[in-house]
Amino acid sequence: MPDLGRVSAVSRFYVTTPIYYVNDVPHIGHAYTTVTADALARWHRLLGDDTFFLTGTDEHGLKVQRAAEANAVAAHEHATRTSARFREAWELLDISYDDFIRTTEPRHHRSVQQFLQRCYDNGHIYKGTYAGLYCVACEAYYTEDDLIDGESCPIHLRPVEHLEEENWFFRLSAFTQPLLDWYEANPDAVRPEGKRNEALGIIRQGLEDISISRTSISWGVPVPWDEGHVFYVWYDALINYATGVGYGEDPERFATWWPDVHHLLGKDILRFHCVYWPAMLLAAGEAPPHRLFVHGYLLVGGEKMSKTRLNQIFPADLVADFGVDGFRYHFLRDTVFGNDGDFSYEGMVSRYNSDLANNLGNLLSRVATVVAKKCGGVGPAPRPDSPLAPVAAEVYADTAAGWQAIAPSQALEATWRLIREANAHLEANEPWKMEPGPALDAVLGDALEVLRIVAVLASPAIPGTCEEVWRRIGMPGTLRDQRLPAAAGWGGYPGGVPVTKGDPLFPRMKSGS
Ligand code: ME8
Repeated sequence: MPDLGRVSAVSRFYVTTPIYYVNDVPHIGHAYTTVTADALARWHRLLGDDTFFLTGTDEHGLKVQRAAEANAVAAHEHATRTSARFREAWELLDISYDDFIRTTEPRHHRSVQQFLQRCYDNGHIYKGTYAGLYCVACEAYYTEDDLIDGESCPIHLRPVEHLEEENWFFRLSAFTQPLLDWYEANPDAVRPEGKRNEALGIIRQGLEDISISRTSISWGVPVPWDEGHVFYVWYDALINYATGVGYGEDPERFATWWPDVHHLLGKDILRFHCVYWPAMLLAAGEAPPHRLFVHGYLLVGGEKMSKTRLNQIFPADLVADFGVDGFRYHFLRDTVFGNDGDFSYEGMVSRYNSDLANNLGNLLSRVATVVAKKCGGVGPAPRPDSPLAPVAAEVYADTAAGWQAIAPSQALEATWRLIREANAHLEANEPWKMEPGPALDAVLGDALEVLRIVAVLASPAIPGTCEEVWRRIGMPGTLRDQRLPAAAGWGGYPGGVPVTKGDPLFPRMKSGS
């Protein structure tokens, strides 16, 4: 079988999510990026790649300081509490991160200070005065042209504030040409294409130097060469991706993982990641990231979800109705990763019923019922020449291509084709009407083999359910020990093992329940 799905000759996969602000508790927008990163990490672990999945929380800045003041607690206390809420949400959603970074950790302070000291020593940081229009929610300055009606932030639609202070500046303007050169030499670095063009548009307009320190607040990483200044939250935050793999502490480890990283992020933070971050890395003498994948917004009623618009949906509420894997599947399958997607409860029920209850759930329950009735509960082996074998080979290739392209909806669509074909195969042969014997065994063995392969291929998306399928069809060990592509090869189901009939994997939901 062709070895699709390798990132590069080196079998390593480093994936990150943005680190989320602790002024807000996790909602389905945060979960969307995080579940996707998790599924990619799980896919690469299946491939046998040495995988590192980093997420965490962004705890400095004015926005967090003000959220803490509003709750009448110290900033660090507030950050600790909210950061814990993110960890709880990720535990609920079966997120298998390898490291959870908090920007208030000493290891991160050390890394930020070393990174920016390098930029300073290389002559890319200088002192100046900044006067500008600042959106606290974005933690960013805007020009008047960017504003809505000359006064409001284009993302948060609320008035910006006038701020004036002495700052350290990063000489971003000097990186216009190096960035253009980097984009040209790395046409796939920013995906999808439309987002790459957006970033290029920003660079081609010409870049201005940016202020990277503050004296007005103390809640941040101190500037090592100038007491009284802290780094502006974004310049501390972006460096988390370097801290996570040992920047400044373990050069060998850093060199192992960097720059072959896959950053996932929403389009709200494209400018920081696709323009500022590669420039900062160049300034520090490091290579820019291998891949930046920019996805769209999850919209609710056509609008971006946000605290200020009071339209947030929290993961636990949906998990209560759909289960963890119902939740994960929906967000991976429903929207093409990259585009905006409108979330609706009705749409979620309908996809859950069709793909999970009717297709996957039904396949397992039909097979287990007939095996119990007609084969004494012992699963027969598949045929080597089954008509489903070539379908399984195509499905593996398409599934691998989907994950490789960071297109989970495409990968799952491919995997579900095998489920649909197996259900059609059962309907054509009607094993529930057949007499026990070799003909019945052949039909059931093939269907059990499909379930085994689907359990492997769908496990990055719905890990708990797939482990359960694995157990019920009588496979030994756990799915985590499986390796692709071998585990997707036809003929791995041994036969002669006990098949368990259990409760429905995904009980059907009533529309509007
Ligand atoms: O921006 N649709 O943190 P943040 C899709 N701390 N994705 C969404 C979303 C939505 N409606 N809402 C949030 C920050 N997200 C900075 C990042 S990184 C060095 C610093 C996801 O808490 C999406 O990934 O505002 C978006 O980019 C991120 O959460 C913003 O999280």
